[in-house]
Amino acid sequence: MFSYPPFEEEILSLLRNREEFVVIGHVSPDGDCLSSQMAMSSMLMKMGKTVHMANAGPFDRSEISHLRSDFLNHIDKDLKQRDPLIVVVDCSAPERIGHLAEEIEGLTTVVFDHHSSGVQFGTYRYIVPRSVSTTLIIMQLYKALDVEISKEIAEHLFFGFATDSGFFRFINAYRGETLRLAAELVDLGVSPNMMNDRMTGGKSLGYIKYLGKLIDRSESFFDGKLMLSSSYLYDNKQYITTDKPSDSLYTMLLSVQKVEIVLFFKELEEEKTEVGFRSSHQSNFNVGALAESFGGGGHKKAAGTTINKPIKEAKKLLLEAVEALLKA
Ligand SMILES: [Mn+2]
Repeated sequence: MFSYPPFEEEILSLLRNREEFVVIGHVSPDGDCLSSQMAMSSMLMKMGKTVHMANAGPFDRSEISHLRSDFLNHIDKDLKQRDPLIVVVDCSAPERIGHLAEEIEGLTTVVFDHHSSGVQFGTYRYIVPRSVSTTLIIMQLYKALDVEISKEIAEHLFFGFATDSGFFRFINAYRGETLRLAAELVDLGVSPNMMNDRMTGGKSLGYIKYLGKLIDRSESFFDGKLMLSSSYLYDNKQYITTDKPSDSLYTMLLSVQKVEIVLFFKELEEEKTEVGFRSSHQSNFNVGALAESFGGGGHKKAAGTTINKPIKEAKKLLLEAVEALLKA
């Protein structure tokens, strides 16, 4: 049975003894990232610390835009001079924190993460790839530091877990500890029913129509092994495209017969394309490694990157790379 490894004493004493902290997450923050940042900050504040949260954003998705003001966009000189301890959560590579990577250079950094790919960084690291979410790692930290988990914090911890587990759908056999941790959070007052509403509800009609368009545009390659869809700049005129259709889109495309890999290309600028990667449960295809070879990162079954090339070229490069890997 899996259990979380103990935290290094150096990490615990840094958290206990430092006074000022900056908690940082990855660019284009998702549910696990933001919940991890908030749960980590709450924990440090309960320990009497001064805490700032920072994230390079963007915060333009409607479900997170209200959080923008809670996060610093930059670590300014004054703050840096006070030598805060940097805590990075849910982030596998320094590039993933965007322009903040430069701004924290020289500061002591502790990384808490569950991604298996990426370049190791930070002064201290606690990385558990088997953890379904980073929030479940932070839950262990609450226990190790003996900080009470309130209902509100339990909701953050559950939300990150719900996001990264696809609301329990991506949990494999013999991972009962994950459900036991979730059960603890439910006993602390979390309603999975309400969390599901928070995660999946509240969408605009424009978003649903955008999702429909993306499904309509989907294409199949390599004897059905790969499906992809594309979002273009001109979609911004007709649809609400700041809300990520990814999770629903991936679920739909992965449900097609024979599909092993799903790619989603989003044209961000004329020469900048965001690419999302998923692979099916049955597939051995490692999309995390593929994303990494294009400067991104993630997990074996879910990953992402941004390529500084026009969408058409990005697609061509990825199709070639997948073809080569399928032949290998
Ligand atoms: Mn995560």
